[in-house]
Amino acid sequence: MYDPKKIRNIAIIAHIDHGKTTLLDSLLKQSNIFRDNEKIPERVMDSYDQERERGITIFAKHTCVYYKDFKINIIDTPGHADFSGEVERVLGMVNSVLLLIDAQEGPMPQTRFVLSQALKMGLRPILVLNKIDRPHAAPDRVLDLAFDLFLELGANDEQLDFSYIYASGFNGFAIEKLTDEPKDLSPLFELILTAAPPPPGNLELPFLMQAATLGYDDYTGRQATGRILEGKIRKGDPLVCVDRHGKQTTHRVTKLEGHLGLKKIEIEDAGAGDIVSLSGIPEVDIGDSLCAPENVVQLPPITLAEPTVSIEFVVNTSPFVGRDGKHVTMNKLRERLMREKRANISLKIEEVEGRDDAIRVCGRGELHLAVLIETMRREGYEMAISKPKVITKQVDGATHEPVERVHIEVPEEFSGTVIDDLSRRKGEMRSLATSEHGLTTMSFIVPTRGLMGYRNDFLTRTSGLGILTSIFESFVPWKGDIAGRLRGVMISNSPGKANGYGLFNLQERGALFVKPGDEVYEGMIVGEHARDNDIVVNATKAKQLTNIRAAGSDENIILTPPRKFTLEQAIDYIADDELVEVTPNFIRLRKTFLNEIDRKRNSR
Ligand SMILES: Nc1nc2c(ncn2[C@@H]2O[C@H](COP(=O)(O)OP(=O)(O)O)[C@@H](O)[C@H]2O)c(=O)[nH]1
Ligand SMILES: [Mg+2]
Repeated sequence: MYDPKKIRNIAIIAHIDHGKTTLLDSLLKQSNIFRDNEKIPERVMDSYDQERERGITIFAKHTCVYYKDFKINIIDTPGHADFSGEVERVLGMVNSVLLLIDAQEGPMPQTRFVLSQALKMGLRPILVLNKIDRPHAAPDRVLDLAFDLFLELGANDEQLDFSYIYASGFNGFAIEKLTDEPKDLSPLFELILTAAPPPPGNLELPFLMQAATLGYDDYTGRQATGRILEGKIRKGDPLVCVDRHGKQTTHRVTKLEGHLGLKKIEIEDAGAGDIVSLSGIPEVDIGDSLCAPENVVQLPPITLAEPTVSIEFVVNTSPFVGRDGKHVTMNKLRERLMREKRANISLKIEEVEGRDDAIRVCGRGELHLAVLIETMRREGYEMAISKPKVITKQVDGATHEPVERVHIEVPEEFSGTVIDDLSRRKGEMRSLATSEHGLTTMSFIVPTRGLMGYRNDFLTRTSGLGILTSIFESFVPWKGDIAGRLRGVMISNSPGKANGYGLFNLQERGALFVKPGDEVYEGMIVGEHARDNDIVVNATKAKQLTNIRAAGSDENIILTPPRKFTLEQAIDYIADDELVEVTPNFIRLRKTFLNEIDRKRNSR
């Protein structure tokens, strides 16, 4: 058991890609967690398959290292705005944060969000000016910008007097002054010991802890992880769990675990200030209070910011249902989503009034929801997904909608296009500057629904050279109509296999989404129409065979390769009367009603 004075609990927070997980690689390596010849993948804490594939952190993750005779619990956090719920949740567990800012890019939208959360929680951030090895790094200019941001976000005097250090997480060094000789990260370890306060808590008081995250152990079932606020706990100890309604249940600790490097290790006991995982309470939920029987208290609930976007998960009714996935029924979908709801509290899951074939899932953004859909796909689920909708609210009887602060960086030649695009989407420009390197930086306030469907276009229209990041800003009065997708689609009028001849005739009318041999069904979207209206087409039409014309002659036909959609792109692309059919191996676009009969049978 560790003396709380010898514990430091910190979270690493920053805008996406500012180097949190890489810095953690180096902190772990320099804490002798790994054997000398051990091969460590880059960004080792990004352990989920989707994290590795997308190159981003999605879930907050714990680790623990020892430096001198101190125990340092470290939580890596996601930097993408859609996963900001994770940041909010873990900040309650730590006593300080390392705020990383890329010394070339400077503060970005998510820097503002995570810093404002940390300041609101009363934490005193330690600023790490990271990536000082980058060619155009300007650490002291960024230090000034950071100071201004602290001021703007209302830091109190103590918080404003923040400690800072220069670093290159990738190269594994930190220096107090830019003139210092770079060596390793010990200056950062030292700063964590001196600038991060030890956790409060008295070992002699009765045990008290709040469940901040949930995990699952195959043997002991659900686990609650959190910081011990008071007292001590030992395996086998009795405790009382108080849920958000005040209901009390009595349990016994069946397993106690801490972290060491990448591993979870079983421990006999732990005390105030430490972050542990505790098993033995099968129904524990995030926010529940875990107390010693002699001192039962109910801690304030863990509340997160409201979701801004909703999507409907609909039963897959396409003719191909059940060919690819093993879970296709509404009960399966509902049971799975309810399970998700327990561990992923930044998601809200609700029934859709008057419908028994759909469930509404509300989250922080399209990526937040896409990650869940992708996870379920990989678990063998099939479903249809509706177009994301913003969640509005009534304020003084007027509809208000969410708007986002958008940060744009593009080569100067594209700035005009982007300004047009965002103005058409009800965006208001707040700042514009062009650097001596010909890079234009702009910020806008744009309705969340104005950004829907735009991220794809933005990349195409800036030839992939633009950076667009956004973060929820506030709710404002409804801004009126925003034109949706400008083009209509080509809808298949029959089931069958698409073939070269049929597609060849169609490609003059717009971009194709299917290739010869792909199976299509009536009502499936097989392409984008070059005009603004939908057209019904025949992608399976075969050429009339005559005794002169042989079957194989199709191979002379040149077809442009079909446009392939990722899950996010498909969700971004569809219109209100369309759905994305999602199965483990296929993503298809379709009309909500496959034909007139379907419309009459199901119209709501
Ligand atoms: N030049 C430079 N690149 C870095 C440094 N730290 C991280 N990176 C790169 O920045 C990208 C994002 O890093 P990552 O750790 O995933 O950022 P996170 O999103 O904040 O966790 C990766 O390509 C890293 O290799 C650094 O100190 N210097
Ligand atoms: Mg990361």
